Amino acid sequence: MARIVILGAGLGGMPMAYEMKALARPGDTVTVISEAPKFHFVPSNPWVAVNWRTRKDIEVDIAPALAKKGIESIIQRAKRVHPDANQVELEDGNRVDYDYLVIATGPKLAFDEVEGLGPFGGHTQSICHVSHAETTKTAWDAFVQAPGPIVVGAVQGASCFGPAYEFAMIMDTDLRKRKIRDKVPMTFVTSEPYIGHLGLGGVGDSKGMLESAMRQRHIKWICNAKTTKVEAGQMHVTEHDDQGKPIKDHVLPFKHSMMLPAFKGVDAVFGIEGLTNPRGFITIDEHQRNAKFKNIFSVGVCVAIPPVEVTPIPCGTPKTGYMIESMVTATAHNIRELLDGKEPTHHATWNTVCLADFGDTGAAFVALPQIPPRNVSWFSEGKWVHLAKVAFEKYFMRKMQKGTSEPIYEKLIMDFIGITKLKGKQGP
Ligand code: FAD
Ligand code: DCQ
Repeated sequence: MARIVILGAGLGGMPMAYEMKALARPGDTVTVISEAPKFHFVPSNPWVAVNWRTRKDIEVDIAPALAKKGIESIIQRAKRVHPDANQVELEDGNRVDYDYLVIATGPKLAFDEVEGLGPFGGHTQSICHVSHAETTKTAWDAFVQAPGPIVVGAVQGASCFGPAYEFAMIMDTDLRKRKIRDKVPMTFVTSEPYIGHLGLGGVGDSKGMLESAMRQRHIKWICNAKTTKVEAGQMHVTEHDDQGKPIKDHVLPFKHSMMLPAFKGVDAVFGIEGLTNPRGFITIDEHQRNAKFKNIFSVGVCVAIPPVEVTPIPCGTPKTGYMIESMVTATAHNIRELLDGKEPTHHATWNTVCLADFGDTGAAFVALPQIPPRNVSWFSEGKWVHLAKVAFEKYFMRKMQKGTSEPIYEKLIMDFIGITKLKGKQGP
């Protein structure tokens, strides 16, 4: 009988546990190691940061939810993976043996790569973790009492651009609701070569539509931007041309700022020869499997994916929910095939389908395949997206509480039809 261990209980790890348990043989064990006792629905963090959600609304207690499905959990940080010994070393020194390991740790946030960046001793806020979003919310409460300029965006090497746009639009919506938008000059600073690149080389007319949305909301932007230093109340940004040559230095004053950092791999795996790339991301083949350690798989933000294209300022490729769920399903099937003495055959589609919230409206995009030229490259804006995202949040939270075993993405289209009906009933 096999011991299957999943490291991390986020958007990748939790569905991974449920799908793996459903596909494993009766005597196999599935164990989740998580440093946090709760699962958090990360896509709702921007809403927590403006007090549209509380932390409680977007968290699920991991151990009881998993226990209902016969999945074990160890609530402790993994200190180090020891692939040669097939063990995960925990913070308390104990070691957990595995036959198969799925690494789903998400990112380490590289705030330290820009002086003064981030909420730990720096001067910018973060929405990457729900606890950061709570701190941002406290800062927001003070900010709306004495508003001033906002700088928001993503630094060089970032890959997760969607939430930066979302947060800019959500803050704009919140300020308009409060009737103080006129007191807040907003600047969007990004390493992307153009608005709407999204680390994907653009999707449909994402450039035109996002530029238009930003103009309508009076949000100025600086692209090809390298954030060189952040001080209390001001950000130093160097703008580059499309050859990557510096063209202008900006000093941007702010009273509130949120910048997405670059990501790298977590300490528990960083620097393991053959397992990770130089940034600490897990290298995998088309079956989500590591080439050197063939009983290790990986899903989610912690996997290594090359940039879609070379850009003047480095931009990574985003790993979005739908893509992650496809990695999860492929991995569960591939491990089952190994359990049956076969070779893995399942490929994740890695297609990009995403809902981005703009507060009152939103943008949906579909990129199939991820790298252009594509068969489908579709980007659309509307009020329905905001409603669909709220519906998707509820749907996903319920699934995590109930312990779904069905591949989430397979049911998605049906649920999407349900979402459309809901929207029709309620009206935009
Ligand atoms: P995570 O959800 O971060 O989960 C990793 C888990 O592993 C965490 O719980 C962490 O505590 C745990 N862990 C890490 N190291 C250890 C260790 N050593 N020991 C034990 N546990 C450990 N994608 C979309 O498709 N749509 C969106 O709207 C969207 N919004 C986003 C908004 C934000 C603010 C961010 C940051 C990302 C967003 N994404 C979105 C992208 C992506 O879907 C999320 O980043 C998602 O959370 C990634 O899932 P994951 O499982 O890889 O990592
Ligand atoms: O897992 C998802 C996720 O969580 C990270 C999201 O963020 C909220 C998503 O947006 C998934 C799977 C999605 C995609 C949800 C798509 C819903 C249907 C959209 C249909 C678009 C038109 C064809």
